[in-house]
This record gives sequence, C-alpha cells and structure tokens, in this order.
Amino acid sequence: MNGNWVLRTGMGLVLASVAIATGVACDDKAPLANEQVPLVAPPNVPPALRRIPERVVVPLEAVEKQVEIAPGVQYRVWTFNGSVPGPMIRVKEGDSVEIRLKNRTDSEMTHSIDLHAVNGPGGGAGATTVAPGEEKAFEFKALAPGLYVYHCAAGIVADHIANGMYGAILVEPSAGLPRVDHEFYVGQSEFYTTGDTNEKGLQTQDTAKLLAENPTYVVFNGSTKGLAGDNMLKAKVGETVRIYVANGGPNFTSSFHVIGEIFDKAWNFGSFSAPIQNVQTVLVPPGGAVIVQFRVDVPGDYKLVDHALSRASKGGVGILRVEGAARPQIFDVIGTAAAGAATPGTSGATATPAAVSVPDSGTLKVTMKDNLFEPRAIAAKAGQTVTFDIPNAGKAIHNVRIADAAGSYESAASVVSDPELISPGKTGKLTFKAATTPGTFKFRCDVHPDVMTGTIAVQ
Ligand SMILES: [Cu+2]
Repeated sequence: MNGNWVLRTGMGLVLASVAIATGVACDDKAPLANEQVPLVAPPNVPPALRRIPERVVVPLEAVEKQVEIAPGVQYRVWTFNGSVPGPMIRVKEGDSVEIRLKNRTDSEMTHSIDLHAVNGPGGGAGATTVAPGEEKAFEFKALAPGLYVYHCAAGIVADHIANGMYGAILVEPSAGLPRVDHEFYVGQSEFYTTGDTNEKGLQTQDTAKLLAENPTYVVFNGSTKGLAGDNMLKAKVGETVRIYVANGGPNFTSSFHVIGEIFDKAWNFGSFSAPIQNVQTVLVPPGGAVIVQFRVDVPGDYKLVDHALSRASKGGVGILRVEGAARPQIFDVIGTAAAGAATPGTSGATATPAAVSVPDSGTLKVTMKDNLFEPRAIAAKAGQTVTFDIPNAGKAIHNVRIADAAGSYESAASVVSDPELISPGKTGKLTFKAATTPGTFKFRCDVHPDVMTGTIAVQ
C-alpha cells in the first residue's frame, strides 16, 4: 500500500487515438505520449491496459531503508520504490518504455536495473548504473509479451537481490488478458542474516551464508508476514484469482503451490503461450516467473508455499482467505456437526478432551507438537495469573495466541507467546490474567490456525 500512485492523465489515450485516426505510425521516432505508468506496491497489481501501444514512462527510485522482515527482526533492505519486491510494472506489447532510475541521495550503494523484458545490453543495467543522488534513463521496445523479473545488477548482483532489489514487469499481450476477479502479485526471495532464523534485533547480511546458498529466511513479499496477518490475500467463494509469481531468488527455485487448490491454468515461465491446465505445483526459477489462475470453490484459509517445505519454517508461508458459504457438494468434513471439534469454544464440549486445570502455582506446561497442543483443553480459575511454558516438541515453527473475549485473534487484546514464533527445540512463555468472570477463550497457533487450536475455560 506504500507504493506510488502516479495517476494516469488520460492524455495518452487521447493522443494515441488521434495518431491512429490520422495514420501516424507508432514508431520509435514519433512517440505518442509520455504517460507515467501506475506503480503499486505488492501484492497489488496495476489495472489492465488500453489496447493501443504508447510511449510510457516508469519512474523508479532506489531506496535503502530498515524494515521488519520477521517479528522483531530488523534488516536494512535495498529496494525499488520502497517495497520488496519492487512495484509490478505493467506495460503493453509494443509500448516504448522509458525506464528512469533515480538513486536517493541518502543511499549508501550504487544501484541499477536489469529488466528481463528488454532486448538490449544488460537489460538496461549499464545504462542505469546510478551512484547515490544520480538519475539515469533508457528506453526499450516491449517486443515480447510475458511476465518478467527485473533486478538490480550493480556490485555483487546476488547481494543486491538478496537485499530486496527485484520485482516483476508484465508485458501484457496485445489482445489483453481474460478478466478475473482478483489479480495478486507475489514475489519470493531469500534473506541471509548473521543471526539465526527469528533471532531478534537488527541483522546484517551474512556473505558466507549467501555464497553457500544457505538462507536464513525464504519469504513471500519481503517478510514472514508479507502475505499473512494484515497482508493476507482475500477472495470470495466462486471468484477467480490470478497470481503473478516472480522469483527474485537469488538462489532457490520455488516449487510454488497453494495448499488445497489446483491451478486451473498456469502460464509456465511467464510465457503467454498456451497455458497448461490442472496443475498442482509450478516451478519458478530465480530470475523467472509463472502466472497461475484458479477459481476458489470452498471457503477457508489456503496457504501459499514453496513446496520444498523445509523453507516454510524460514518464513515462506502466505494465506489466501476465502470467505463465503460452505459448498458440501465439493468439500465436506464427515461428521463435523456431531464432533464440533473444528470450532473449539462453541458447542464442542462432548468431543473436546477432559480439561487440564492450571495448578495453583499458575504455571502449566503446554507442549506444541506438529498439528496439536497438549493439553488443548485447559481450565483456569477466574482472575488467576497463568503462565504457559511452551516447549516446541515439533519440527515446524509454532506459537500460541489467545483470542480476545470476542473470539478475535486480530485485535490488540489477543495475547501472543514470547517469542512470537518458537523454533523447534525452543521453549516460549505466555503469561496472562484469566478473566474475572467465567467464559471460554480460544487459543491457536498462528502458523497452523486450522489444526492447532485449543480452549481455556475460565471457571
Ligand atoms: Cu542495488
């Protein structure tokens, strides 16, 4: 949401129409317009384009800034226009595209841009190598439709990409693309930090890990929360979703997969030749892209992952939340009505195991295994100060978050374990004061919200 919205003036369309009407050729020497393309930060995608090629201007800025790449983990990213990945650039087949790259005066590094959509030396990198405070530009003809990666190509290139300098440029085919309900832009990339995964504080790049291709984080859209929490993707039952997936790498090929969905269509390697159909997982190489499209049929949370799933514990999990009415003719859990265990805290008393009471000391061990808590039904006394000791005995990262009195995990009144994400073998803590009046509170693991749930009955 923090990208630039450079508004289209409409002038381009008018001039282009005049040119066609009067038979003026759309060649490089007679540019039709100098319209700035709209640039929006991920996961947003700029709107579909006019049908007539134009001359367009893409204003980019190299911005170095400190951001949070995981809860409590700060890192100085290098970016195009302030986001990781940089904004998705959308141009039309046949457009003449002027790329302007300005390097902010407060930058420490020289940067550049190599766009894989360019036919020309270095993809434009040589023409745009800019020291702090400099601005340079070049122009290219968007000859071939497709989804392409762009990246900084200054210095040690892997270094600049691993710090966040990559993005996607869509060269829309002349005939346009079929309309869908939602278009999203997802970038996968790695961070190589001196500290271990989830080690808090300001981290710097670990060059040895970078050269060994041993990342500390593998993330979507620049952080472990790039597509989760406030940044999760949303759609409604019956809608169509298209995702433009770009892999900055710099090193890992992504086995991109949406858990619980089948891609109705996938345009492999970002090429708009005939799509393949009914695909489970697509390969997205570093410096490459894929477009996937599917209809969501059943409500629920769908996880976006790199199916090399060890990477999920390094942050690479996103959420697509689908809302709407259940479709039991497509997906039905047998016996849900009787068990009720899927919604703890409501009518699930008969299926929930006997509650374990918090001792008078107030401290209770709540062990996190992969996919469940033990115990998961807990009883506490009204007003009691309770501390959960939370060892992670599983192989995945987990946490514990207790919902607020209204059952919401999103509100500020929900309480979360410390650390917020607990690695396998580590132990977290969560101290809270039980409500002063009886009631039932839900808790869950934010990473596995569908399966790792429990209840605290305040008596
Ligand atoms: Cu750079």
